[in-house]
Amino acid sequence: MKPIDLRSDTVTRPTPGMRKAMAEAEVGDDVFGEDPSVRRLEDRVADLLGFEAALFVPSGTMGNAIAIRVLTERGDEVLVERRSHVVRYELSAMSVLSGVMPRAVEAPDGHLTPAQVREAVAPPAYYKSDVSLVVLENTHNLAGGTVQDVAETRAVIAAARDAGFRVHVDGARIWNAAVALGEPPSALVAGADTVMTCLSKGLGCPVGSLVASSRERIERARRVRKLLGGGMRQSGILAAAGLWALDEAVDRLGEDHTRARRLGEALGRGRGVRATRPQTNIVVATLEDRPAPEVAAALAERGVLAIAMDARTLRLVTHRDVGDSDCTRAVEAIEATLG
Ligand code: TLP
Repeated sequence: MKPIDLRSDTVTRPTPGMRKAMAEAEVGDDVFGEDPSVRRLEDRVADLLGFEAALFVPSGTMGNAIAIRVLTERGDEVLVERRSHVVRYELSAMSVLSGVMPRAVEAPDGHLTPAQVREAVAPPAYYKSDVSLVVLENTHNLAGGTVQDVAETRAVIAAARDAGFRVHVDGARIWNAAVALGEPPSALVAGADTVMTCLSKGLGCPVGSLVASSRERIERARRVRKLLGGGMRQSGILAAAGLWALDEAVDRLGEDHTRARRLGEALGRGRGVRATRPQTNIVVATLEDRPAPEVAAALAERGVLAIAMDARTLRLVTHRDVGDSDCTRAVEAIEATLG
């Protein structure tokens, strides 16, 4: 039987409808600014996020790197949550590519608070490094797909503004947050300087992320994208998948959230397991008795693929290619493996 792949929502394959949209895409050379499908996608995402402009980039990692590069000067510090993707999974890109250092603090659900932002403010002195940027992550991946709601987001962005800090939102899964809250995505990023969002996670596209910001910053971002080798040519083929997904794939994200809750409950019943109560499509389980790689291997033997994020942490992610019956099979495998 085909394994049930819960390693990530990045594993989805394009649906027939998406492939048709890609095959029929009108394209041009986007480095010359001549791809109409890319233009349409960028305008659409800018509009959905409430910004003047957006830029199509190959990956979320590159989108975050471009935003951080545009918003900082070498030697700055960046206030981030300790487990955020930019800290844990981007090969120190902010230091390598922008010459800035993370100032990582812990927030229980992954979401920085206004108080943590205010604590980063210090009296000016020429001999110390200063925070110039705050990076938020919504939903927060490693904290278990946790959502920062509109009021909390507004408060933390307002605190950053008062402190004179810029704000970037890693909104790889902002669509999941928006659906979970029943809010438009623009409400979750209002007041930020830049937002990165992904098409290749829950929306199920094969490739692609966008950075949204002011027109002026997006023109600078375009140069940084080229510098990093991210200028693409007939990328309208990929943009067409994104346009299709924004019409067809956002509303269904709620189904993934319901299935993640079922998995979270099953994990939570396991011996020596502390599982998050999923607000969106990610379940993170802390294993007290057994190493996570061993449990991942035992689940794989029962046809369920999960990821060991570190020695004690197991992650399961629901997505379009996991239906109710797959979820039932996964629950049975979890029960058989964890007792
Ligand atoms: N996350 C991947 C892995 O890298 C962990 C996943 O499977 O979840 N921001 C956030 C919050 C992300 O979760 C990811 C991908 C990215 C940025 C980077 O996106 P890509 O993979 O397109 O570079």
